[in-house]
Amino acid sequence: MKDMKKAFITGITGQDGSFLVEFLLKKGYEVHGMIRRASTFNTSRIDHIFQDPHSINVRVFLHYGDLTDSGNITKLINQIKPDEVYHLGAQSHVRVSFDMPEYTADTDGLGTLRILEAIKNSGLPIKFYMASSSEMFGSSPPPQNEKTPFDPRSPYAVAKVFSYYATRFYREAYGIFACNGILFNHESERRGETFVTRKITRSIARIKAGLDKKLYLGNLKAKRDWGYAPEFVEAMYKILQHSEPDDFVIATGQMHSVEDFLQESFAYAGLGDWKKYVEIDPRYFRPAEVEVLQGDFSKAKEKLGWEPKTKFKDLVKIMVDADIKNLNNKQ
Ligand code: NAP
Ligand code: F7E
Repeated sequence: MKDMKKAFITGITGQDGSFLVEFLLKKGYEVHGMIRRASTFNTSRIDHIFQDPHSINVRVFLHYGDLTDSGNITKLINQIKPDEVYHLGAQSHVRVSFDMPEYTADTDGLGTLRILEAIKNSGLPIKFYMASSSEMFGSSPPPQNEKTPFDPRSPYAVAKVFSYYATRFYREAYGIFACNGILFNHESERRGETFVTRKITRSIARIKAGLDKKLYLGNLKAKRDWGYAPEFVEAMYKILQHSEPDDFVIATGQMHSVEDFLQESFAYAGLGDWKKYVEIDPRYFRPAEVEVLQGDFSKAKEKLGWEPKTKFKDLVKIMVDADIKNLNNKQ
């Protein structure tokens, strides 16, 4: 259909990609997504919106690809001719980036450059969203906003800083509508199971069901600004609809420690004192830690009319309830 806007999402199978595709379909978009070939199915987060390409009025299309393959990226940009690219694909685990620094730099750093080059060389007026991260602020003191200096503390953060500046550079040098969303931690019932919030809520469900006795964690003192992912993908869309390309911090402004999350979630699940269940395992400590993140989202509020709605306690409830329900359904 001629007037339908086309979006291309890298990372469509991830937490954010899955919420974003739902959001863009509701807005009337045709959505294309890059998926990786894997020996097992990796599309569980988007299976509910999959459309058989043989049926009529299909609006979701999946393409095999990889961020390390520039030929493939160039081909996809030229074939799809999207109006908007949402670049969410990444090796997104900070702890893993210390084990795989080169792969992380290739995927999270050079991967962005490959897409920007493909957009530039296509000559098409494609808008570009870069999934930048609060991790880039590292040990810069909170609250962090668009003017706070970066101080990356992991290979992941170093690669994201590269992508942040590549995005700005392509905007300034080539006039591409390229924007950074600097998103603080955002979680949901679809969060990857090895990130700390989901690891905790999944473990609570297993402890309640009698399947596990203990939960092993690392640094409990770290503080994060945790929001709810579906609200954050709406901000991505708003950033690309703004009158001019720009960079925005997206956050809740509220900060809690991992201990606070444990306290709130174990109490809500009726398990009482979390200290009875949690053990410290040094393997989950990082060679360098980001201790405190708290975002100042006033620019996004003023210019995009965006603000978060879900509070910390409600996020905890959503995640605990979903993991208990998931496990009950499997049993
Ligand atoms: P996620 O759940 O880990 O999803 C990452 C996505 O990237 C998945 O679809 C994954 O595919 C894909 N991917 C990984 N390596 C790839 C490669 N080499 N080629 C192509 N695709 C690849 O991450 P998320 O939480 O949705 O986050 C989305 C983006 O926002 C990421 O760039 C992340 O770094 C960034 N970010 C996230 C947060 C947060 O709190 N969630 C905050 C700030 C920034 P598979 O499904 O096949 O693994
Ligand atoms: O860790 C501590 C850990 O892995 C949060 C990614 O989406 O957000 C995410 O990165 C904190 C850290 O998220 C465990 O040391 C303690 O201080 O859930 P996380 P992250 O590192 O903040 C940013 C914004 C992104 O951009 C990333 O893509 O929790 N922690 N014990 C633990 N963390 C994990 N994963 N596992 C533990 O056992």
